[in-house]
Amino acid sequence: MTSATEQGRLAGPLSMSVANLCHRLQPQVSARTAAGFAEVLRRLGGPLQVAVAGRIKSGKSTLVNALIGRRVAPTDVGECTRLVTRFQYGTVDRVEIVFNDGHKQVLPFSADGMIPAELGIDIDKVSHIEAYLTNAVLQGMTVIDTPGLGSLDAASVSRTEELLGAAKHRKPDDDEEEEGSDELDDTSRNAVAGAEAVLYVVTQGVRADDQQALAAFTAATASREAGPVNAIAVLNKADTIAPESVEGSGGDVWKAATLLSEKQAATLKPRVADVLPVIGLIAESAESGGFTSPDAEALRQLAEMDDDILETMLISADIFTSWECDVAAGTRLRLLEKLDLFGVRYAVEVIRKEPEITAGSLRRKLLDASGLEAVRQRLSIVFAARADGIKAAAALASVTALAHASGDPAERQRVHDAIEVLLAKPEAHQLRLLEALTLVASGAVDMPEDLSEEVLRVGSNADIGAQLGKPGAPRAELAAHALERAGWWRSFASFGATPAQSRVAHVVHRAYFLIWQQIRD
Ligand SMILES: Nc1nc2c(ncn2[C@@H]2O[C@H](COP(=O)(O)OP(=O)(O)O)[C@@H](O)[C@H]2O)c(=O)[nH]1
Ligand SMILES: [Mg+2]
Repeated sequence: MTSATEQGRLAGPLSMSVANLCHRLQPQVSARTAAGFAEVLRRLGGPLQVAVAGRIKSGKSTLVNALIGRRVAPTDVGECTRLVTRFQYGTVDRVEIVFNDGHKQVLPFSADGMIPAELGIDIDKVSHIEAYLTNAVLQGMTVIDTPGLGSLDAASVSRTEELLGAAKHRKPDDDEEEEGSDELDDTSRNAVAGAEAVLYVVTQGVRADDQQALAAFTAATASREAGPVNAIAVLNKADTIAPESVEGSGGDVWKAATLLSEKQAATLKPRVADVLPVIGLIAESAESGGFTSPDAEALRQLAEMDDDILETMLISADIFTSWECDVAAGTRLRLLEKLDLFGVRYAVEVIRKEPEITAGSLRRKLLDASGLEAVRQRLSIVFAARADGIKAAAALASVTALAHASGDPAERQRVHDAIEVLLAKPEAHQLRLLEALTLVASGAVDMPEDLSEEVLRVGSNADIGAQLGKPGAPRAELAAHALERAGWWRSFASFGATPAQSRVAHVVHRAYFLIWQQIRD
């Protein structure tokens, strides 16, 4: 049975049921399947694993640094940008290279505290890199940086696809019983290696392979039809969008980015509910200590320059760095690397409005302008509050895949039966609720706005008071409200709804009913 310490780390009641299922089945399955279950159990007890995925050079590593709050992942070029790196919580900072054969080698940080961009070893022999960092953010989630899709380097692409579960779909039909043992190990490894949630990074143009990657990921982690809401997207490099290319922007970059994000959300749904604009580069500089007092000083000097001259300089990076002026060219280059032209212009505007602003407040303003806070908030709503359902669904998908790969029909049946029993339990209802949430949040099922909001509220919160929109209310009031809403949704399902709405309404009805059962006297 699940031990007390394990319970403490599990994301919630459903994860606990899945853990119990694995423990119970372990002695009844083949050694190989049991080993796979052990891996599933290990992952179930860890924080949510969030892969940052997207095309090469979309700014994934930059965003990873911003989220962790430390410039540790190499950006741009170098061998390490072609490998998967897992950033997880540790009590001491430590980086390890994990080789394909399983052995590990400690990798020293480079002088600037980053993972070295070049490893000096044969990277074809490397499986991935594990980075253990003391940063508190990682206690809540493990962040996985990926090399990216759409690169010219086939090995990087396959490493990324493997992580996202896409590689599995290239294999011959699983019903083939005659698989070699290598094939089996591969399948098992894939089944347990995939990330549980994905932060998808797109830039101005969404392409067909972006959608394919998201689809493959959803298929690999969802145990039933529609997957739970486990992907969110950001439109990165919002600063580089030419506002005149976006109708209705009124010449404003952020407005243009917001409009483009909405358009891309329509393209990417129902895989992701929302696309948030962000400027990863500015977020990274502001969050990771990259932006310093000397930078603020240099910006202050620029702000004092004649406006016409500064405007000319800000036309392009070349002009900005090559123009003759009092701020050293090297300093200007550094500003560009940290903030790019948009960030420099924005900081100058802030200083001109508020000449006495401190370097610290300027950094804060830059952070606000980067859009990172909204991404963080969404991550915590979408992922943290749903971690139990997301982790449990991913674990169930792995358990199913492991049983399937065993090639033993009796074993497969035993696992299948156990999963059916689990899915009938009350705590498994949140899987259906997450599916309903996906449908409503993405607009795949149309709902009047107040009802959509209600579904989102019930499905996105871990706390009963918050689920019912009455945080802190007395128990009796919560129980009465849950019962009232349960009744309302049942009659909406029967009388007031389209067939699609009706299916969602039944799920919401049952969610309220289960809440009521939990808190009634
Ligand atoms: N202007 C601008 N450049 C960015 C932004 N985010 C990343 N970059 C730059 O884009 C390049 C590629 O970024 P990187 O994080 O290595 O991309 P990855 O290949 O997806 O990991 C780097 O030079 C970054 O500085 C952004 O929001 N705005
Ligand atoms: Mg990268």
